[in-house]
Amino acid sequence: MNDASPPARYDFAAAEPRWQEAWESRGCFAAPDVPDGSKPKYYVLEMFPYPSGKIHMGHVRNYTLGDVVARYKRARGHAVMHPMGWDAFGLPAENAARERGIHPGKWTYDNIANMRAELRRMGLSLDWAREFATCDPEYYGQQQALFLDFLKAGLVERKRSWVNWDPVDGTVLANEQVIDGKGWRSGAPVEKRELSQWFFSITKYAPELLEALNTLDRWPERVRTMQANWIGRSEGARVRFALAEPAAGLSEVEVFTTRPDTLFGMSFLAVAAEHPLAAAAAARDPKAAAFVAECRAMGTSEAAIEQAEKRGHDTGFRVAHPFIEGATFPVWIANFVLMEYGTGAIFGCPGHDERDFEFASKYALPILPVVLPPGEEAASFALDGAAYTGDGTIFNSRFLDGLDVPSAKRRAIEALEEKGSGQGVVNWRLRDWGVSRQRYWGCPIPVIHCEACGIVPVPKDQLPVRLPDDVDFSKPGNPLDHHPSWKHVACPSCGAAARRETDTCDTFVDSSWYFARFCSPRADIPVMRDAVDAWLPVDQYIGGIEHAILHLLYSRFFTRAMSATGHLKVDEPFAGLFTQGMVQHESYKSQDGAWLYPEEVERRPDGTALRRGTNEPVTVGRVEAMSKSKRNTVDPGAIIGRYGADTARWFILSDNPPERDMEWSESGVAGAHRFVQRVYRLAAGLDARGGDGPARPLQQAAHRAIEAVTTALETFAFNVAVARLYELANAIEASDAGVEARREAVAILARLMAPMMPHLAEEIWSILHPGEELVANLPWPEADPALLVAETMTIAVQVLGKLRATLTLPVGTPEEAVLAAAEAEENVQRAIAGRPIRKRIHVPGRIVNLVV
Ligand code: ANZ
Ligand code: ZN
Repeated sequence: MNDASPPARYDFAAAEPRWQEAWESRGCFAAPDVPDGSKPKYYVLEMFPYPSGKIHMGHVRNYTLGDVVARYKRARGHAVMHPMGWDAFGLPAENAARERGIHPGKWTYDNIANMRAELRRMGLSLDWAREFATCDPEYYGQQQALFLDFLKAGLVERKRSWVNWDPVDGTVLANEQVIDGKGWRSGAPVEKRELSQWFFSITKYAPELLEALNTLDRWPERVRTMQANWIGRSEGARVRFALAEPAAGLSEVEVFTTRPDTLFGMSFLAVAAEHPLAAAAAARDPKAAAFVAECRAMGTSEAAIEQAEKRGHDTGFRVAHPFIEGATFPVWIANFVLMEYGTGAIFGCPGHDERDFEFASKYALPILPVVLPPGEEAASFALDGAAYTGDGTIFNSRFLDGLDVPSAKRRAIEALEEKGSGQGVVNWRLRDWGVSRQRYWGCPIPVIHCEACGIVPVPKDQLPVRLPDDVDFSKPGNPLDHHPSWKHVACPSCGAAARRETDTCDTFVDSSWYFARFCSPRADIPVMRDAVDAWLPVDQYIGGIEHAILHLLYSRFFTRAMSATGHLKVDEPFAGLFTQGMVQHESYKSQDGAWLYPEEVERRPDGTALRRGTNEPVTVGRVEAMSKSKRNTVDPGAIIGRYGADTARWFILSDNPPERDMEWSESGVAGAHRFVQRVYRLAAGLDARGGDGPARPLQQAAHRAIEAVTTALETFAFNVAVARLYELANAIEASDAGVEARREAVAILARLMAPMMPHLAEEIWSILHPGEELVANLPWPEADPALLVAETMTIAVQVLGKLRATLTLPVGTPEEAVLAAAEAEENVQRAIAGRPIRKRIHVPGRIVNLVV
């Protein structure tokens, strides 16, 4: 086979599956169970996909980036682990069941089969032996074991909390699923309900999760900031206000404030609608009750509350001021006070808080400034239609007068502590993580409710608690709850009739430890210690910025909880994080305003566009992130079929730095494919094209490319690596060197592009070195330092500051020889015109200036 000369055109459709088969059959990408230490380990992971049915260009970008890293690190001598799996639980599978009568399991596993085939066609260097789906009982059963360990360690709690309840779907909704106060699917007005739910105690780790962000020096700054804001540490005080008269057994209200320095500017106190004092007011006043009910219909999200008009109801209760003898203030119920933050109550200082200002203006409450901005006079200062939230000097505040804001905060806290009416505290925005979902397609929470024994963990030898297969999706609500038999079990502790927990886990739980499971994916315990100890943390994690907060924070919590329960020894799961940009495309609209797919549109050279078939004009819209709703998507499968995987990979890497958005275009892919064919011809047509020029310039170009591509790959500058390889290909084409030198340069080109275009690299290498090792198994090429140094230097020769000649001399030519050569130039002699040279200025390697 190797005797015949290679075909003139690269047949990627035949070559790509052939090389995929060769890698697979030789086990090129199998990671050792436990790396033996002879090579440094490197764990590369891309965020695993949700099996929606088809891969999209975002996946192609994500997995190509990871594959470049994996292949490069392997060539650099690392023991690499690069696994793939499926984030397979979630609502779309249940919707498919409801809408089309397909079982969620069948829908999911069919989708996985499709997407696995598509990923395989991309030629990713994955260790497929480690694959799993989170809906496999072998996975979620181990997740249940972790749940029980966390429960035992006090990291899981069952508590009552206010939730968004969709009365039509019969389920709790996440804040993001409440749109304008209505359930995102049912459209029914959402109610707030207090329910018992399962929580992971993530708040126990709040200080650590914040502190350790400082150690994540290979994470984007932006992501660390987003996490820090989410955790939200605030220093302030809790202040207790005595009620003028006790109400419903309460004698005081406690508030949280970050501004105890402004206590003398107080004009009201406000509580959340769910606060006990609001309930007390509602019990005696129908108007208060009506207001509370109204607030309850509003979503619980901070954004919803922030946007809503500030509204309130005066309860008639009054509280005493801690510092001003005899002064009392009204207690309001206000829709902008959250029950879940601080204490669910605030003191209002309209002079220095925007929301309080809006509220006080609306209800004609007093507004008294107590912070004097720099440069203002106390006697003449007045607020100008808005709260003043900046720094300044305290006034109108008795013993705090004259202090700056930080000192006044400290002084106020001291005074509160002396009087016993408050203390300095640190408050966290982070809430415990509610994981209960009233859904079928999720991991069952492994506990049993017994009348006599209370909450009884399912014994570990009875795990997994499997989902029943025969479920009825025709009724609203949780199918597990109305299944005829599933939840009826004997109590494991006393044997009496008891009830299984029918809540399943939030799917974020599934993705909070999958990276650890990949280390020992078939273990009959959650993870094998020797495997996770050797492989974790993930050295390079790659994914979208949309997961910057929740997924990453939950994974960081889970890793700590797994450490605390003896499963791991690391705290941080991801040592390096890279967030990729989006893949964008032009959008198109037909005359009647309908979105059109790119394949329905013909772009014409004059910039206009026509609809294929009908030739009616098409409006070309903005370049924006590919989305199904705008139909500006391109199917990766179609692209791979038409151009091959290498072309798709090459184009997606070439356009822009990977952290930035990139624009997919037909002309761009076509250009990438022309390059694929060009590079192939360089190798296939070698013998025909040898010249008789010197080898050295081409060798130098190749070795400079090694150096430049290596640096680019080390720093995620993959588009730069692509550009350097274009240059090397150009240099080879332009070179007049002999066949041997060209063969060597093409071989280097093939090996350098292997992380990006692995199939083409193998094809070329096999033409040049038939029967030898696969490129996938070769070490990374080393640049020869002797070929990197410049051999000549270019020197500008000036006479009286004017350029008269340029010299090309060997590097290291001694000064006398440089000057002699400069003066010998004809043009220089002419400019000197026989005059004596008074001064010779020499900047080595650059300039000679002769002064006459
Ligand atoms: C009085 C005050 C005066 C406030 C002032 C601000 C400015 P961060 O920084 O986010 O922690 N607050 C406290 N609990 C609240 C709740 N449950 N719902 C809504 N708002 C609440 O914000 C803390 C500030 O937010 C607190 O400080 C409190 O208002 C308000 F000139 O207290 B401040
Ligand atoms: Zn019992």
